[in-house]
Amino acid sequence: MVATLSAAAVTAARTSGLHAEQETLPREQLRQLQLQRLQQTLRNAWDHVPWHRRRLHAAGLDDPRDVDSLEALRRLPFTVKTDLRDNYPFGLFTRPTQELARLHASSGTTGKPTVVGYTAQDLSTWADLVARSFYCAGVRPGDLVHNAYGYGLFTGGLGAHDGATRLGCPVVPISGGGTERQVALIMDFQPRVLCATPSYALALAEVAERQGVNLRDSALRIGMFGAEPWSDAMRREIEARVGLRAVDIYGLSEIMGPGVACECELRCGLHGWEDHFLFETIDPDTGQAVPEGEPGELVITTLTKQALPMLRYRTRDITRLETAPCDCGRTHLRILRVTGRNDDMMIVRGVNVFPSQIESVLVGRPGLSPHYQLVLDRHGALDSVRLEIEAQPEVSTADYPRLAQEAAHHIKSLIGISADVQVQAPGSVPRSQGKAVRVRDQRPRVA
Ligand code: DLL
Repeated sequence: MVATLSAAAVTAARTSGLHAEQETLPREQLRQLQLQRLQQTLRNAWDHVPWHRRRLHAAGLDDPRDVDSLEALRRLPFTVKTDLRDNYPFGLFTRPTQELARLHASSGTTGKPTVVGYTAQDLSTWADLVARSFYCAGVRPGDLVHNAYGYGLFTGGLGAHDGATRLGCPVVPISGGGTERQVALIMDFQPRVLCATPSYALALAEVAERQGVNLRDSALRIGMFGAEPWSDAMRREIEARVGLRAVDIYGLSEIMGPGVACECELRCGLHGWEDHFLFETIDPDTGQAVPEGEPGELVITTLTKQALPMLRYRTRDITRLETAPCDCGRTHLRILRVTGRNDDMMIVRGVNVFPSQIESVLVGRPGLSPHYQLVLDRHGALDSVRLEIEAQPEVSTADYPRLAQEAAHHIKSLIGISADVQVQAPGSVPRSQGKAVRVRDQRPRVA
């Protein structure tokens, strides 16, 4: 657990959730609601998407009603990102585009983008869930929101915008980039809430410091940070430099966008909104369920999405689920911090490593800055990893080799891999305007 709140604050959180009734439903009732909504979702997919019907049929279903318990969900096939690409652009939509209200897309690193669609009702549900997430994190109607998530096809900008508006918060729709101007506007407008990727929040702090501005003197009190993996060490760093409470918000475009899950004021896991989604964790190699509390790949089924229902979508995100009640009074399960994506997992001489593990070992260490990249390379048959990390501005270059040696020692003893660490001058690692690029893979491509 990251922080404890006063008894009064906990009582307030317990009694005044934005959707208090839905957020505190006894788990048995929640499960009944999930089953009913799962059946509607299956009917929607079966009736309107031939691809889903074919696959459900192949899995032995003669009718969506055959799924008569939540356990029966496990009979259904998984959906993966390439299924969306293979049905590009609209093959998995239940409606013609004339009946939709908006499209978003994520670029991805290879090939076609992944396109997602929303009905007006879907957009309204999404705004509700982001509003619920913001409220759960401590944002209140009337709070001015500086929204530095990118506007456009990325779901971060408009998703956070609509949710903040739904909660009754005025929004500064600044989007990403133009960091100097963002700092000036934060000091002039005095927003209480900052929405950004954690790496961009740090970039803002850094530019502010260079301009002689201390963001701790601003009105910022709550940061709604997500869209990329980040460590608790990074959280402490941002909180110290920006002077706010950093809250973790999770989501993905295939499922909706931001607001699938969010930390409450107690920050001991992200409440996954179970009246709208079904969460499972599986062993990524076998596809079998892992026991609660054990790490596994997060799999999500949507329960209320109209335009693009998703059945057992494999997120590639590695996390753990906890259904034990939270002290805030919400009954919805908690998704523990997403430590990384399967895709970002590096296997260095047989050891599985996520960039966030390296981040948590190094960020906050004296002399080192939180700006880093990992470079994967191959020498002969062996993969190697190089860590490029910046020194703090006040550190003399004469100290770089010693810092590098110490960092390599910590990585070896705490994570078990040998990394070639290069401590570099401030400003040498590219800054993000959105999602940070943590890994540069320079290994030769296998044809
Ligand atoms: O990143 C949606 C979002 C916007 C979430 C703003 C939160 C805030 P995509 O671009 O589709 O959607 O990327 C989704 O980003 O599968 C995770 O790997 C990663 N991710 C998102 N939130 C978190 C988080 C948006 N809080 C992918 N912690 C997901 C760790 C996160 N990873």
